[in-house]
Amino acid sequence: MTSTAKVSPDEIRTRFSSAMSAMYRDEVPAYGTLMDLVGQVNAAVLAGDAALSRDLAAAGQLERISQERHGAIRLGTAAELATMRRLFAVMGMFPVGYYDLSEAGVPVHSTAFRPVDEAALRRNPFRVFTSLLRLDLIDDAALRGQAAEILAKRRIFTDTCLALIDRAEAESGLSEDEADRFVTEALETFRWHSDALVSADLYHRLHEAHRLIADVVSFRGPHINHLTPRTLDIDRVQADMPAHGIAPKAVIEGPPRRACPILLRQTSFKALEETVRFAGDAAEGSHTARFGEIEARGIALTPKGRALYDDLLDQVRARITPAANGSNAAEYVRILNEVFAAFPDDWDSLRRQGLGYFEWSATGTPATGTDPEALLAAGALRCDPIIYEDFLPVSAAGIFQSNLGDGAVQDFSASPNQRMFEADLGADVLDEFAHYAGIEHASLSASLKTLNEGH
Ligand code: OOG
Ligand code: NI
Repeated sequence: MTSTAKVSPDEIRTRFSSAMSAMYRDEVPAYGTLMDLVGQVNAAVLAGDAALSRDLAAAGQLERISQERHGAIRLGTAAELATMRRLFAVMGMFPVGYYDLSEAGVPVHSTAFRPVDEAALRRNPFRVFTSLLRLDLIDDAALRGQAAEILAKRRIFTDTCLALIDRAEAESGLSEDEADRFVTEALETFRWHSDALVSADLYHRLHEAHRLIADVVSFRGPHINHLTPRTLDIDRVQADMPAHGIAPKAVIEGPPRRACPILLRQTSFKALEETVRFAGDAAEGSHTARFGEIEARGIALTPKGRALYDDLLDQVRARITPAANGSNAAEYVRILNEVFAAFPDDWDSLRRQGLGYFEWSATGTPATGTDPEALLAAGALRCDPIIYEDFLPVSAAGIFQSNLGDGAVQDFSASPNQRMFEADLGADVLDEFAHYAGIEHASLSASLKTLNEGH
């Protein structure tokens, strides 16, 4: 029996995300500018906040602070989605959550492939927001048929990539050489191709139906459409973008700036116009799809906390819709802050009211008992916020729209179809709420056990 040592999925994911980053910086130079800006702002924040530097260093997060946290792709068929699931599994990334974007006027539904357990997240939290085009939401039957036919014919994975996925499944992993080869081959699927599969005429008809359909159907593969590093001060990066020659979207998606950050805040620069050569056409055209984004994460909310968040966001959106050109951005931020004043902004309230998920640990101070609040007050237990590792459908729709133009807002009948998505995926998605609740529960039981057995 040959026993070649296997490379860990975490390591393959790390190699893959850094290879993707290098490729993307090369393909989209403005993204390199954004990365530099994020690096500068993160350094400035850390220089002014010794406690934060210490905490990040203790958690082993300092070196990676400005590296990518996520990217996004859009797929065309069920078969592509099912194979993508197998490809990501090689890198320790599994489907978490179901997002129905039709509700927000974008004809896709999505999941996020990401590392799930805490050790893997700490090693490298890279995830890919993955959408599947819903041709079923397109009215024009002839166009729908044409799009389906084109998608059925394209091959987005290299033969070697497919063979290595088979091998990783059969052998429970990849050797050193195989892992490197896999990263190189998998990267091909995410590469930009400026030569379109379709004629200029068909591109324009697809574009007419929805810009996103043109983006998915016209090309040879699901080009990575953005990468997203973490920033320690998203408001500052947003404000500084113009001075660095990149145009930010009008407003930051998600909750307002708070003392106790919740969920996810994200913003992006607008997609660039790129040259495209259409099939059978000497003339060149252009396509806008690819951009850069930044994110800042806070505590994961319980269903109760999330319902409050959704309700407050609805109230905001009932009063003001952020205009793509930024004309009412200041007013939007004012209303967002005003409405979100109703969301408690200290850790104790968030915990006591059951709005957020926390991880418990024993401090080493001896005590017995089973009441977490009493043990916390006695200093025998501590609890830290569990960071939200997933996405937000309204925010995601805002990101899609800012990069597809206001024309992208269309009325689709909201039709979540998680069952169909999971059938296409070939697996169920993990329920993110159940997952966070599980982490909280396990940490509390283990801490109580430690405390009460310590005597
Ligand atoms: C995905 C948009 C969603 C996010 O950060 O919410 C996303 C896309 O544009 O394909 O990445
Ligand atoms: Ni994103």
